Formats: sequence, C-alpha cells, structure tokens
Amino acid sequence: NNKTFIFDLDGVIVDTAKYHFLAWQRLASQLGINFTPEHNEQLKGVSRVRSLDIILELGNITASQEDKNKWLIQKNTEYLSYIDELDESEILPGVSSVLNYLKEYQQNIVLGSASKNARPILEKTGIIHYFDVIVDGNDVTNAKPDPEVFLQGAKKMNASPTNCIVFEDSVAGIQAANIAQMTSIGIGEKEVLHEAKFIFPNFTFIDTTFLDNLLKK
Ligand code: B16
Ligand code: MG
Repeated sequence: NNKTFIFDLDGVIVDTAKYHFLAWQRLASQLGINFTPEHNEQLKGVSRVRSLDIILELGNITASQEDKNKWLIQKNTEYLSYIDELDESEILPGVSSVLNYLKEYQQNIVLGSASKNARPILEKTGIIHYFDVIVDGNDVTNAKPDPEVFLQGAKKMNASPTNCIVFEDSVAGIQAANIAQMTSIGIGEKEVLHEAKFIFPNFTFIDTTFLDNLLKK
C-alpha cells in the first residue's frame, strides 16, 4: 500500500518565513513602505515576484521593470545570507519523526514548494535525502492556489492525486490541494486553514495512529 506525501517547505518543514520577512522589511523601509508582520501573512505561499507586487501596492508605488528586477535581486541576496546560516536545528518540531515514519513504511515523499531556494534549504537542514521528488518554484508556471506544483509531484511519482496527501501552512496551498483532489492537511491555525480536511497546530500533534489510518485508506 503506497501513498504519496507532499510537503510544502516554508512554514511546514522549516520556519523560513521569518527570514523572508526580514529581507522584505528592509526593502520596504528603504522604499518608505510600512511593512508589518500582519502584511507578511499575505505573502505566504506566494511567489517572489507576486510578493514584491503586493508590497509595492501597499505603498502605492508603481515602478519600472528594471527597478523591480533590482529589488528582487536585493531581497533574494539578503534572504540567501540568512539561509546560508541554516542548520538542522531549524527543522520545525515533529517533522523529522513524521519523515522517518513515512520512510520506514516506504511511502513516497515529495516536496511541493513555491520557493526557488528549496534545494539549498533542504541541503542545509540535512533532509534532502528523504525526498523522492522535488517540485519547486523553478518548475512551475502557475502559483498556488493553482494545483500545478502538487500535480507535477504526483505525476513524477506515477501516483493518482486521490492517493496523495498534502501538508500545507497557507490558505492558497490548501486550496491547491483540494482542487487537485488530494487530502489536505493544514499545519497552523484552525481559523485560517478551515478549508483543510484535517488541521494540526504542528507536526508533534500528528501521531502514528493518524498516519496509519491515512496509509490504510
Ligand atoms: P523564493 P512555500 C514560498 O514557499 C513562501 O511561502 C513564500 O513566502 C515565498 O515568497 C515563496 O516561497 C518564494 O520563495 O523567494 O525563495 O523563491 O511555502 O511554497 O514552500
Ligand atoms: Mg508554506
């Protein structure tokens, strides 16, 4: 019995959202835009290019493509300086034991992330070897809630979407999983992720009984 477990990266495996925030905030303040942690919620699961547009909209700024490209590079360079320091201690609680359990039971493990920096993050945190397939921001043209990222992962594993289970922390990602007819599991707040089939505050709440039931279905 084989299922495909698709993990989002940022906010699910590792809390890189705080580094995205620091890097976007520096750019925003340079442009005179007040960018708060509340605003940052809107950027979760959203591509780099779209994130910049959201920030510029906040500040009512219209910019040339040339300026935008320059700012995107500046933001990513700062973000990468944080990523450079990442290690396994930044893997979110409970993630490693779930990965180990799924490996032990020979389940397919896939990464489905909007980030173009997914591979270095998985390498730095020492967990890249768990993943049978990695689909990230370099592979997809349509951002979540479009299900493309998850459907590509299923296809590469030769799995039917209904046999896929998606772990996501963003509303857009839960919607993408649901549209793909995959089992959606929200990691985060019930109020935010209510469209998910199951919701847990973090991976320490996911026990082996729950996982066994998913494998049996
Ligand atoms: P990058 P996920 C997403 O990762 C983040 O949630 C989002 O905040 C970020 O803008 C996006 O990746 C692109 O990241 O600039 O590294 O390409 O949650 O889909 O794993
Ligand atoms: Mg995420």
